[in-house]
Amino acid sequence: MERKIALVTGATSGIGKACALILAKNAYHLIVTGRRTDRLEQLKKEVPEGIEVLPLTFDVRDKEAVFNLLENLPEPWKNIDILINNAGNAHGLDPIQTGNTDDWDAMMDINVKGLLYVSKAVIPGMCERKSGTIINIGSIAGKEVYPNGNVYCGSKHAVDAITKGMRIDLNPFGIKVIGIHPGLVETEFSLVRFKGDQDRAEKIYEGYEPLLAQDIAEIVEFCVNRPPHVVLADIVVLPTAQASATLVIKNK
Ligand code: NDP
Ligand code: 8X3
Repeated sequence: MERKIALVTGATSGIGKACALILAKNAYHLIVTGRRTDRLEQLKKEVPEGIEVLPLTFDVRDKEAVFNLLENLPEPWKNIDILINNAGNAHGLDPIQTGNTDDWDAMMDINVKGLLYVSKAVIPGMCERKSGTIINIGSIAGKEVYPNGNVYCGSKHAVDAITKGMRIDLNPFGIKVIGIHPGLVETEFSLVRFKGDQDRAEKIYEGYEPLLAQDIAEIVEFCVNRPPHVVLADIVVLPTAQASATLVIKNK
């Protein structure tokens, strides 16, 4: 049987982990990345029998590590069929006039530049083979802007634009490029945004039913199982209680 390989960045939690597990169920061998090695090792234990997992620990901001690891993959892992650019987060939720420049650096360096480094390491192989699927996890924050979302929204607008650019440039190679833009998904996202403040993070998901990481994974599963002539180019997915980036009906 043909060996299928998926690379998922940010597979240590939330959307990335759920995507990795659903792809494993669809018989993809997995290259999974993140900074927390213990979580990657745990993921190895959760995949169905017969699925191989190559865990790679690196920070997507570390350009040298990204290229060293991804351009020198062991032979059986070289032909990546699916790349899911998922690693990312928000850092802080402050008005622009008092925003923290370290937070700004983190969001632009991880969400935008990290996605570019990983893509740059993987795309040449896809071009050579004239096949592949790239799924970039954007956000409703890449389609709209909300109060205090300034730089996070900027980073996700950049992801949206880069995704569209990739789709145009890679079109001659038959590479599918997909943007998935979720609204509120209950993951560790808010815990990271609020720097470990559990109460504040939990409040984001109270009073309505948010999306789950599994909901996004099921969309990924649907996308990768379309026939060769079909690409779901641009998908916005919201919890039913959410009408826009700023309007969530709570305690209905
Ligand atoms: P989580 O915090 O649960 O997961 C984030 C993942 O990204 C983790 O696996 C983390 O791994 C990885 N990551 C973060 N920073 C780095 C880094 N510097 N280097 C390598 N990996 C990194 O959040 P989500 O699952 O919610 O987020 C996944 C993606 O979905 C993000 O791009 C986010 O912007 C996007 N998104 C989330 C929404 C939500 O409401 N939750 C909605 C719309 C989009 P580790 O810490 O081990 O490095
Ligand atoms: C995460 C969703 O609305 O918190 O990208 O920005 S939101």
